[in-house]
Amino acid sequence: MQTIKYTFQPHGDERGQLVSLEEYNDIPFRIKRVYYMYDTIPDVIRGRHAHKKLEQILVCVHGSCKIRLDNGKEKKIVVLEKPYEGLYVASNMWREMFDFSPDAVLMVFASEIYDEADYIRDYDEFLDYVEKCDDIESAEEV
Ligand code: T46
Repeated sequence: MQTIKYTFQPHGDERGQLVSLEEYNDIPFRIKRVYYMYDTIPDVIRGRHAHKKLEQILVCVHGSCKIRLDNGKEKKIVVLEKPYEGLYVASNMWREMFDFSPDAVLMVFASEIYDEADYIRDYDEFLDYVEKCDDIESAEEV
């Protein structure tokens, strides 16, 4: 399974570092929402869901955490620990965030506003959903 990790350009000088993120330039979609999580309990697993439409870029702007991505066929764990790296998470992808360091701040740039109807929170439902999407894609290719 291929994952896309962006390395953003830090604009560093003698005062320190600055990263600037522009929609369609650094972030490959229109940014409709930004949210971030902090003070996450180290043993906790967040996420455990997929989205039907939402695309996101995850940046651990401070500390570190791990992201488990699962497309229904394969799983991959990605470590986020650099404030200039962003992980692209497509729609139809089960995600779990875990192993947060106590100082972790995970910032998320999202292509859509918050919509509970876009969430798939049941893993079996997710597997059925991605299988149906694959069937539609294969039918369209014929
Ligand atoms: C995702 C991963 C990476 C809002 O009111 N607005 C928001 O924009 C969001 C994201 C959440 N909320 C509320 C809903 C819940 O009452 O904040 C609470 C915690 O949200 P949730 O349990 O969905 O958080 P995570 O960390 O499990 O998942 C979040 C995003 O929801 C999800 O889209 O991909 O981060």
